[in-house]
Amino acid sequence: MPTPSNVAPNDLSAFWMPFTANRQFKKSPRMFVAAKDMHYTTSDGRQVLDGTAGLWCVNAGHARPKIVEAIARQAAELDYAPAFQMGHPKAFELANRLVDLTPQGLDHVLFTNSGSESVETALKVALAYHKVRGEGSRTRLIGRERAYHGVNFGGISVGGIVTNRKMFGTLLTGVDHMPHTHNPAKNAFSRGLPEHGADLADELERIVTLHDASTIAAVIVEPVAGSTGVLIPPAGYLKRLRDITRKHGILLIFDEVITGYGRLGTPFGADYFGVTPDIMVTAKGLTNGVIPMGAVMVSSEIHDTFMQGPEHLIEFFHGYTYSGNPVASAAALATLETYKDEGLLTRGAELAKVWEDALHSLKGVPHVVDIRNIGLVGAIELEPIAGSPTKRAFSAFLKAYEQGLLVRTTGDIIALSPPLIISESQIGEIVSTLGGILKTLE
Ligand code: PXG
Repeated sequence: MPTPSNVAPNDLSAFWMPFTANRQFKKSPRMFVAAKDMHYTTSDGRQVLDGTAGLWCVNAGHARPKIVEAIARQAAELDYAPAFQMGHPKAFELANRLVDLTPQGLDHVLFTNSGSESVETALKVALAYHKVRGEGSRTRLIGRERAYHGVNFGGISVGGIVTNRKMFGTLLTGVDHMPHTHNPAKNAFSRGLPEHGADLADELERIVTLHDASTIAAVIVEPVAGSTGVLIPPAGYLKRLRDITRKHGILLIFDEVITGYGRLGTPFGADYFGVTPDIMVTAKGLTNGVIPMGAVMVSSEIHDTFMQGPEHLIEFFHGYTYSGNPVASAAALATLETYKDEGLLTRGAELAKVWEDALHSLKGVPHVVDIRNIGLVGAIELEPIAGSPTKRAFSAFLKAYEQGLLVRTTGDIIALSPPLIISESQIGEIVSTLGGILKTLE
């Protein structure tokens, strides 16, 4: 339980917080000290409903018993085993479970410790794959405007969020970007997939014509772009990307860090859209956010291409000290078991209509210029205050926190992605709290 000594640190200056307005935060800190199921407890003893599954990761809700127990047990039994040239059973067991869960054809798994590392791993696999099979001229990587692929150099290079790129020099060379798919003029207030914009996939053909397919290694996209403010792909768009990449021998990488593990009401976005990539990037919901871990699934064709040459040689010069860490593996196995026991990887589909109707009931509320939804993801886009972009949504975030609701904002967009255990009445609570706040905002 929280005690006065752990809820009131008297110096907040040493910790330079990530993606946070540090000075604003430290003047008026918002501290969580405990969490259970759908709620956090704040340092001043209030309950806050988790409207975002932490940062899109606590898909099974907080402090779930199987996961808590598995971590404790594993830490006592085998806390660490060297990741290189040594193994331990749970990492292999987890890889097998993941291969069973992922779409057919994705049969091998590389472990990482975050979404950002999963992205770097996927990009490196793609480049090395072409090199090993004798097409080393395929070095270009194609991303998309507004994309978020983590914060490491490869990820920000293929990413398309300007604030995350502009401070960091020239990034990777040989990268190009497709246009984003956001088109509020045509698609505002779409329910589910927007109707207009599948033809934006044809921009990839233009890029291929410009650079020639023989220079392009891979295309990476988020099936649903999350971090940039929930951009849902137009109907037919991802299928078209798959057709074009296949036609030109370009690998398709789905960054499923957000869409993976039930967020859309299917195990993965690939299942939702009926499109199987060559490489799938995951993290977050893999361990329910409790322990850092990511997993990258690749096709047999890719994996098998590396498995040649003398058997004592390392096939792929990449990996991390904590790849497949025993405690993380135990947490992931218990997370997958919890998802299975409670049907959570498809629960989003059962709730999707209730979620959609609840969110779209905010149409017509002051400042709301668009509402978007898919699975258990939602976004409410606000008209920015003239001359002060982001301020209106940030005020909504602060007021929601005061009123016992956690939401995320990016720009002037409020993003919602609750744990998959949410009840219908809690969906109602999210929407009525937000509706009330929007009416009072400047
Ligand atoms: N790819 C995607 C698609 C992501 O959404 C990452 C990679 C990087 O994962 P790591 O584990 O390195 O952070 C992400 C992360 C938000 C938010 O509020 C989104 C993310 C992280 C933090 C906040 O939208 N996405």
